[in-house]
Amino acid sequence: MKSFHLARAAAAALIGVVVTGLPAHAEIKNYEFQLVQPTVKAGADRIVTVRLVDKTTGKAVPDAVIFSTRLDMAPDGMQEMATKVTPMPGTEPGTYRFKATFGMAGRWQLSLGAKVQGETGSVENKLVVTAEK
Ligand SMILES: [Cu+2]
Repeated sequence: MKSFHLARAAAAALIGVVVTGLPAHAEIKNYEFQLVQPTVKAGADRIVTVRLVDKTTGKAVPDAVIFSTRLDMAPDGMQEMATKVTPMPGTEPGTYRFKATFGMAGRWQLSLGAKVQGETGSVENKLVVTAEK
């Protein structure tokens, strides 16, 4: 019955390969941008810092390529009130900074699209930043 046992072992090994062959890395939906600080002071040249987090590990994810940004007042019903967003160098790995002018106090929506190294698809998040007077 040795061959039977060998066959079973081979089958088990195959199943093992199939199971561990599933992507071990996080899926794109497990990544999320989070605001480091939810408020800014209304005015020119404010800095907004976000962190890209792998929700399965809680770790910050460096070297993402941010391909789209938009900042507008959609949360306060003014989606046509958009402001320019300028990417700035991050201060630590996994954080991403943007400079923008918040011309009015209220809620602003920061829409981000990004590619993560080694992952297919893209991270699309909308974050609400409150500009205070
Ligand atoms: Cu406005």
